[in-house]
Amino acid sequence: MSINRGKLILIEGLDRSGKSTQCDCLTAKLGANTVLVKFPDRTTPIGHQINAYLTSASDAKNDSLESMHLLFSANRWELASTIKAHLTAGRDVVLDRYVYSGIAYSYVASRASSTRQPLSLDWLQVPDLGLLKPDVFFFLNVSEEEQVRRAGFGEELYEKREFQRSVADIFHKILPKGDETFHLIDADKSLDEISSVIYETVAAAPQPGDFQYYIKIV
Ligand code: FDM
Ligand code: MG
Repeated sequence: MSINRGKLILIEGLDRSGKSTQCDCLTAKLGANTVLVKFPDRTTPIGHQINAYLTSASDAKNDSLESMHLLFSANRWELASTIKAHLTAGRDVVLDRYVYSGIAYSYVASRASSTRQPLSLDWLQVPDLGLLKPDVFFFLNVSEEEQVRRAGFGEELYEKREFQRSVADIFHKILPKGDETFHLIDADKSLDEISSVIYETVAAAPQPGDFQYYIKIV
């Protein structure tokens, strides 16, 4: 008898949207047979380079944006077979950020400097094509007022008001609003309300069939 494969669940959102808290909550609620994968995974050699990029104060960054974008994607690819193995073994996998963060943040970063070429959505999505497509996808939609009310941004490269505003705009342009796997969540609500909606939606989602892979993201 073959076991049912696990569900691949994605939670995306801006910084301070409560994303990591909700990922922890959902992972706990789904029980011991659940794996949480956070992107970027800063523990791998590629992840170390990403961490250095996000935390360094150097100004030469825009020159290396294409290579950084490819490294963020490579960081997903290096974990792709592990994620698939968990799902095949019947474990649910919760993803904290994935391809949409990849596209949205690089899109905005490439427009933050007037001295370089902006990157197109066509170019940005290509490295992630072929990755596993989540079975259930949540976007935590936090208002700017609520984002500001929560504790302040940290020190990292992209944690700035203007930048976050632009990332929110592009997220809303690229999210798969018509897709039945997609759920837009009002992230201004309380932690408990949000975690209940997320858990109930995952529990009610149909048992996934064959694996689906991205052939087009935006
Ligand atoms: N980020 C994250 C990217 O720029 N590209 C990506 O592919 C991913 C997964 O990294 F500013 C950005 C988003 C954020 C930063 O993420 C670190 P966390 O979730 O704040 O650690
Ligand atoms: Mg952050």
